[in-house]
Amino acid sequence: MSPTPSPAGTPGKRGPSRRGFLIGGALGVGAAATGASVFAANNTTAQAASADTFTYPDLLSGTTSGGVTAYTLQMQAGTHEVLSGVTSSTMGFNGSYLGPTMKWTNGQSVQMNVTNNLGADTTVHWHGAHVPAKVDGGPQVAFSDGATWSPELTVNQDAATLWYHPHALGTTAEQVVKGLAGMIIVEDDSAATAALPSDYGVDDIPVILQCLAVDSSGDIKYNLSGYLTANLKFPVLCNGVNVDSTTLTFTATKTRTRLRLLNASPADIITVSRTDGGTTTQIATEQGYLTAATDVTSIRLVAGARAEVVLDLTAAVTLQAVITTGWVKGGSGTYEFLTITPDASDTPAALPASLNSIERYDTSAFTARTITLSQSGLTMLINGVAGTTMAAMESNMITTTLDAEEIWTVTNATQLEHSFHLHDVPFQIVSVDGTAPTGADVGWKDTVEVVGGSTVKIAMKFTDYADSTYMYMLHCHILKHEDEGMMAGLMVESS
Ligand SMILES: [Cu+2]
Repeated sequence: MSPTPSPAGTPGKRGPSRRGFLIGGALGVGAAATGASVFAANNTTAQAASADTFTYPDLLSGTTSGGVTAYTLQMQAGTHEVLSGVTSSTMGFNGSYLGPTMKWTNGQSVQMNVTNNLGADTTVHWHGAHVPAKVDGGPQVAFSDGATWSPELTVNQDAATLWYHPHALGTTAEQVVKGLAGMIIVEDDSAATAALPSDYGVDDIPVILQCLAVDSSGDIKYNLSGYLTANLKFPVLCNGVNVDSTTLTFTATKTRTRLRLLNASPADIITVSRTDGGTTTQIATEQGYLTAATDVTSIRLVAGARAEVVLDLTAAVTLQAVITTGWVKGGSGTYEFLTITPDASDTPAALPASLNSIERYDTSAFTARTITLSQSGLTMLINGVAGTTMAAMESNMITTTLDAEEIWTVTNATQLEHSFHLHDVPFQIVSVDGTAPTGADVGWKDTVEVVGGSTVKIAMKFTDYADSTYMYMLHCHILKHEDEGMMAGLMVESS
């Protein structure tokens, strides 16, 4: 039932129909979650969606009172078919696998009520959110089974595609690979936001891609001993649906479709492109819009990375994901995961000539800092220290001050791939091995690939939030590396 991934360069073929994914019948777009499902399909009729129909997480409704919108997330165990026809033990937010999408608006006051029913400590990090460290969801604020964490925050950033996932010490990989991940859409009042597709599930589509490691019994692996299991399979999922031998179908009722791509894999790199070799129009990187829409033939997403694209559809387009192993073992091959077929007669207006103004930092007066990613055997280090305990994180903490302007030289002293993620503020790539970025790489980032032996310079300004108790984190988003110590604290103190 679960074929071995096709070798690189060989497109995945449509296989036998996957068993029913939707639980509780056809869910209308935007419908509240019913039963154990947090998914909807683009199926507005009363008929059940076909097994190959693209599904996507429901939009989570908040409750607004006194100017604060409250969202409820239940972290719970469940089961899900990560391999077609095989039941895996999984975890999800408000369901068995993955979580609902949240829409935040710049300036909005939000209260999250997150209940832990996992039987283990956890936290939830709002990946890419510019919020105080106390509500950022790092390991310092881990909460135990049965507890509810209720951070309040004010959305304070431009439009972007963020995500949320656990971030407790030593358990992040296990909890994320078992399904604890969801998307956050931040909207703002910019002209670009007004001009771009924004009808969730209609022309604004979340695409959460994952490549996992699973044994034939469906046990999802997350650590070294698990990855050393014989005969592992590396299934590829789109919004939680296995696409190893299935191409999902989506009918676009608007000519212009916006896709929000997230690589929620624990390690592997996912490169998205059209099977016909055509271009997609990239509009955003992790932390917001590009200065202008940019035609690209492929988008390479390291673990934790996001991108937004739009497609103006005149005919069906099939998207493929090329999987590149991000760790010593991992997936590979090419998977045709989604065919979008237009059923639309509208003519969209031209995209705005300018989506955003990005002032490139003049880093000549920025404070320089060195971040070295290294390893000692199986222990992963930042600046020589393994961040596997809070004590280690404090001893190795980077301390900066509010309004500091910094340029970091991030050197990968290993031969392994790393995906460098900084909490709190967006950064700009200054150079990769001495070469200035071009194209979409000049956009705002919070996650950047650092290949083995390379050096990436990034620049950032620590605006808005000072604290002397709660740290942000900087770490590798290859989750095994994070759990194995490639993480350090960052304290932004008042100046
Ligand atoms: Cu790493």
